[in-house]
Amino acid sequence: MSDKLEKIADCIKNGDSEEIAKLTQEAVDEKVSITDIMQKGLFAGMDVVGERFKNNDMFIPEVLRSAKAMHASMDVLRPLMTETDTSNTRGTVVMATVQGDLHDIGKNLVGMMLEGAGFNVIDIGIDQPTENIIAEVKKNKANFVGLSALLTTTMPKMGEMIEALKSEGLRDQVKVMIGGAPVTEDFKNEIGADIYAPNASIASELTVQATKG
Ligand code: B1M
Repeated sequence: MSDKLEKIADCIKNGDSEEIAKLTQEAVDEKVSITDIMQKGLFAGMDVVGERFKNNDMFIPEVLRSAKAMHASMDVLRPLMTETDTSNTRGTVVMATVQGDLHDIGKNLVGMMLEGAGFNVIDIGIDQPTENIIAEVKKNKANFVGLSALLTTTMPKMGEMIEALKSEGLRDQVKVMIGGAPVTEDFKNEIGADIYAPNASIASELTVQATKG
């Protein structure tokens, strides 16, 4: 089993989308848990990619191939993560990656988990200006906004969002969840967001908790 997960991690490192889809399906058929596939396969591979990227041992085109491989595996996992049909009764979440930021893998995972937990997830994508997010919140009468940022330079957009919700008179209606590699609990407190989640399963747990009071 761990051999298969290692191969999945290798596919992330090598950006092999075809092989990873096949291996992910095999792992699912062999009843390997989704958590193990993600943690020991996908994230383990992406950690190495992140290190190599930082050290200039990997460059953007290769990292994009790794991201594509991640998505190919997630395409196999998505139906399994969202099969709990609770008719989206828990509320509506507008999800976005903040302006200036193109990273979307973590956001997509969080969205998948939230859908699986019964939320109606409206994912408006990457590089989203605050005003777009506000417009979607209004249009969909959202209960939550989920913001992802992977760059220290784009994190301040999250604080800008809180201020915009206040000035639009929407702050009491909408809970704001933030996440992404550089984001922390301290940063959440600093900007006055409601939820910080370090990963997708905690994001889903905390959002469900937040609906209960
Ligand atoms: Co970028 N990049 N990147 N990159 N990239 C990082 C983030 C970096 C840490 C790499 C490094 O130097 N080690 C670094 C940021 C440094 C910093 O600011 N501190 C970096 C940089 C510098 C850049 C560029 C500036 C590089 C350049 O152009 N010179 C550039 C910026 C582009 C832009 O956004 N404007 C850039 C570009 C890219 C690619 C486009 C090539 C590609 C993104 C492709 C895509 O997303 N479709 C990419 C990638 C893939 C990465 C790394 C290698 C991997 C990110 C990832 O997908 N991780 C990353 C290194 C790293 O993070 N270690 C890196 C896997 C994913 C599952 O984890 O997104 O953390 P993550 O999500 C987790 C949690 O954080 C949490 O849950 C998720 C799953 O459990 N979470 C949330 C995330 N969002 C959440 C929201 C929530 C709750 C939880 O609530 C709403």
